[in-house]
Amino acid sequence: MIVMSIAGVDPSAGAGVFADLKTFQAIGVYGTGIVTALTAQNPYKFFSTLPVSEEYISQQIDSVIDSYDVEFIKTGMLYSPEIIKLVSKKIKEYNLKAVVDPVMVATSGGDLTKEDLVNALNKYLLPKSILTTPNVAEAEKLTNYKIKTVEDAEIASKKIKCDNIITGGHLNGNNTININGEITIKKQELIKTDNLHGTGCNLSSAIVAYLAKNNDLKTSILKSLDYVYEGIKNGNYGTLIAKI
Ligand code: PXL
Repeated sequence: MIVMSIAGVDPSAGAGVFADLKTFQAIGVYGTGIVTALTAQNPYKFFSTLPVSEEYISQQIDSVIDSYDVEFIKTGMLYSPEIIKLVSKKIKEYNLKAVVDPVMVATSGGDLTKEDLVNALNKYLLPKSILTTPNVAEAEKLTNYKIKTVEDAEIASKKIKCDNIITGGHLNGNNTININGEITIKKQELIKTDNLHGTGCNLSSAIVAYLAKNNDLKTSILKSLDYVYEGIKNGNYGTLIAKI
C-alpha cells in the first residue's frame, strides 16, 4: 500500500508534494514523493520556481521503485513537455496506474509550467493514465472546448483521453465524472471561503490513497470529493485542513 506523488514542492505545504504526503497519511497509506521543481510561494503569493533536471527526477523515481512496490501514483506540477514525456515513460516501464492532475496554471498565478503542456499531456500522459482531474479551465484547454454549463462539461469529458472528473468549483459545485463513457454528476455545496489553495492537489492524492486501499475508481473519487469538502470547511490559513 505504497503510493507516490510526482509533483512540485510548495513550502507553505497547502499544495504540491508536501500536501500530497499529508493527504496520503491522513487516509492511511504510506506516501513517497518525487520532486519535479521547488517553488517559493504561500497561499496568496507566488514568488519563483526552480525546476529539477529530468535526469534527477528519473533517478528519484528509480530509487524509490527499486525498493518499494508502487502501484498507484499521482502527478501534479510537471513543468515541461520533457518531464511529461519522462513520467509517461516511467509509467509504462513500471506498469504504474496514474491519476493525473493536469496542472497548468496556479490559483495564485504562479509559474507552474515552462510552456504549453496541452499537447504533451494529450499525446503522452493521458492515454497512459487511469484518471485525470481537470478543473473547468484545464478541461477547456485539454479539449479546446468552451465549458459554460454542466452539459458542456459532459461533452468535454467525452473528448478527454482517459477517464476523468471535471471538478465543479466553477460549475455551481457540479462535478462531472466520466468513467468508461458513463457520466455521473456529483453536486456539492460551494463553501464561501478563501481556504482553497491546494484543493486540486489534495483531490488527486486522496483518490490515489483510496484506490490503494482497494476502493474502485468511482468510490475513490466520491470519497475524495467528501475529503476535500471537509478540508475546505475545516480550513484555515488560506489553505484547507484535511480531516477524515
Ligand atoms: O494546484 C496546482 C499546484 C500544483 N503544484 C504546486 C503548486 C500548485 C498551486 O499553487 O504550488 C507545487
